[in-house]
Amino acid sequence: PTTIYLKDYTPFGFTVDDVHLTFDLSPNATRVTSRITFSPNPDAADHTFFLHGEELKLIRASIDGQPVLPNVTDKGLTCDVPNAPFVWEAEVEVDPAGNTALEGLYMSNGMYCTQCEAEGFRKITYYPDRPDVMSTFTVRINGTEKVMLSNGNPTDQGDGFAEWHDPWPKPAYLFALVAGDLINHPDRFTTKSGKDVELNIWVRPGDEGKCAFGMEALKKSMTWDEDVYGREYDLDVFNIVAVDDFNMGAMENKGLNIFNSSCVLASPETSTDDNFERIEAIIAHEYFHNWTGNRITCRDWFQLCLKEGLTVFRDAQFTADMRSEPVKRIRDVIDLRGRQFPEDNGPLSHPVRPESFVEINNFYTATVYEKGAELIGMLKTLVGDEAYAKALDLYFDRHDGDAATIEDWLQVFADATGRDLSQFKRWYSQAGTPRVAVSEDYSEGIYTLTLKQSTPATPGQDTKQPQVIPVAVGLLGPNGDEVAETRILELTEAEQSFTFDGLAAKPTPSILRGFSAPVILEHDTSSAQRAFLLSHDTDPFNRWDAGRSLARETLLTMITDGAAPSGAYLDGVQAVLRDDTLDPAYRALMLGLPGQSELAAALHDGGTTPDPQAIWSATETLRQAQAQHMQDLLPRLHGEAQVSAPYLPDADQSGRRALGSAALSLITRLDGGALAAAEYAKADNMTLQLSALGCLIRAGKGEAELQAFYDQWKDDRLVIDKWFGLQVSLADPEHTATVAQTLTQHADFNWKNPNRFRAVFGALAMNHAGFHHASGTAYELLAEWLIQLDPVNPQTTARMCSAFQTWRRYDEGCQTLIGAQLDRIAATPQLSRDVTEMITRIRG
Ligand code: HT7
Ligand code: ZN
Repeated sequence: PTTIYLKDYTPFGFTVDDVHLTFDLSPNATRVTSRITFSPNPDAADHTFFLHGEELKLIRASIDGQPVLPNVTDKGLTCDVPNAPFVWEAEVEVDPAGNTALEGLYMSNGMYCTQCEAEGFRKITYYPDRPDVMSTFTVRINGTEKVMLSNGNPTDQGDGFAEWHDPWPKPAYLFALVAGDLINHPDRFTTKSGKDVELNIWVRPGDEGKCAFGMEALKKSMTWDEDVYGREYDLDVFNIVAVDDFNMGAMENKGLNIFNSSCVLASPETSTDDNFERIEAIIAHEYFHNWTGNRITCRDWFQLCLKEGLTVFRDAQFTADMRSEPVKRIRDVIDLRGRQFPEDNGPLSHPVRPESFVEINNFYTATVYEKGAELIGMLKTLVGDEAYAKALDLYFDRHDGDAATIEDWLQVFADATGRDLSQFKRWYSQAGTPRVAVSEDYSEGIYTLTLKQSTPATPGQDTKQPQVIPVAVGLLGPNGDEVAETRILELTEAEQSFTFDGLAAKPTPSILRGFSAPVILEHDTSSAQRAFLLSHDTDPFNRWDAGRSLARETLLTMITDGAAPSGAYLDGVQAVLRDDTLDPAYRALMLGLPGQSELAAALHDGGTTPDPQAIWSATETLRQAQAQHMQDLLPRLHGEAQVSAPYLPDADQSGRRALGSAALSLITRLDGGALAAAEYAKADNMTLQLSALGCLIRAGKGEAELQAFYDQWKDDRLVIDKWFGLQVSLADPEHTATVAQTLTQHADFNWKNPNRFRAVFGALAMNHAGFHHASGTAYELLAEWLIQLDPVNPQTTARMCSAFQTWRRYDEGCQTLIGAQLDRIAATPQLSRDVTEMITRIRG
């Protein structure tokens, strides 16, 4: 397969002035006619006329009305063209019903839909399918479908046709078309400048009762983007469509966002509080792309973090504003440590702006998205809120309508703030998670903090340069009072010392407040010091993190030395949980333990080979100890969930249910499931129903409830995804693979549907001890299904290969077993380019 390099970027030889597309819809033979005006691009050196095109049947082509016979390959076509503006016309045939890869034009439940990012438009017609080629689009859809949508504004519609015009120049990856028997949930929004916008969420008949929450989230997002970033919507219509077969969460096509139905449909009976929060965030994310991604797009796919990192950062700000800032930050850091750190510290490690790829779909990663968002957060911390706002205004002014780069982005900050950002730029090009080692000194009222940074080698990058790391630090005095407010230390050297003077006694530092940089802090402190921070830190993130690191430390000593659970941890957490003045959502997070995979990483980092079964046992023992230690408190915490007001998925009620559910899970360890069974019987929303069911399954009970749950929800595909996933994620390690294997035989296991496939196999990979069971049966089962899925849907298959990315951490036995499965996948005939690249990188 061909590797594409950032350094090889050259502009396309032609500009596209205007695109007209006509679709004659038919499930197996849709005709797409394109009429495109090209002009030679004065900025380009190479004027070869190459149009991408894959899996297309070319019916005819012409230039300025004269038939031509282009030179066609399986990647596209070339043709001799005039050295002046010309009109290209082509007619192609595609097979939407036969398109199982869910890229290009395909069908889901009888409905036509498209997915063009990153390179799917080339499966619709011949085109320069690259993000730096931008054009206006006019689309006519001929078909018998009730609803036929495309980007932009509707211009005409009648019996058997609909026409759309998008006045905003856009790259082809933002093109979309939807046609089917759909029902809308309508609303309206008036922008700050008085523009009236029609809003619609389009769904399959039967789902119309699940749109109200998404619509409210959309309106909140529109208001927030006006208030916080000064960004208004720019078309007459904003359409969202829910689709059941979708490779990712959602897609920001201009004026026509397409959503995985799991990321937009919601009701209290069928969705959990977490689902609601995620839906709100994804709707916001896709909407925010209208400015950060669509109006200003990426020059090439290496610049993906330009739109994704910024948009994730913006959606996190939105969620923090709508809900709770510390809770959002803690959840994001749990996610970053759980998904991005393993990526950054394993064979798939790559810079936030990668320098090469084989298949761009493999680079929609936690590094590009979540670490990319952390970089924006660090920039904001470094320049300050006001300068950040000024830089963003300049970015929108200067680059509206552009296909921009990270250089453009950083230049805006340099110009707006006068800051030299050349060292900051290393964050975009150096892979790996920096380690920051801390040492302290105190004498005669002066406290000195010495910070030492280093980043381990990553594939293709043996040595690293120091990065600029904003380290937010506050100091606490011996009685717990804050003696130095949060200060941002700018660590720019490999080693640097910072002093704080005028201190009456040696302080306790609270370092990396708010998780001010995506690094691993190495600070050798006593349990007493962590417990002190857990009870006194004024920074809510670090207070939580002190509890987390106490939990990590006790688990690690339980695993390596067979130690008993630490009293300092149990007492410290209990004290926080007793404090009713604290937000219940925050207290629920305090009850959480580090993930088993995170513990495996910590052991590996410390030079010990992790044993997944031992990690699982220690986690179970600590949970049991928590339950016993807090048994008097648990009924009160559980009572928090008893909300008498009508169900609302807001921060307040969700936080109370989260705390109540966490308490229920501990109570189940003491009462064997009596309370959980009662709670299941009376649950009137999915959050409580699922949490009670989870408690019962974990306790080895709940067979009857599991069946009842299935019977109750068998017609709701999104709830049945939960039913599949829960059984695998909560199976004990001895039975995880068998449970997953049995579920694959279930009549409802529609493996070609990505949500269903992920429900089973995503849960299998996440069940750490079950997946890494010494028998190797889980590895084998996953490999078998990946091999089966690859010819059908390479994109989803490739993403799921990352389950194997941490394989080098484990003992020789596991490595041999995983190695054999990687070899087996690699040896599969006609393996996709997507999976070939992933397996090659994982094998190293
Ligand atoms: N920009 C989108 C990323 C994307 C995608 C979405 C759905 C299916 C396939 C996809 N390939 C890439 C989603 C986003 O980040 O907002
Ligand atoms: Zn995005």
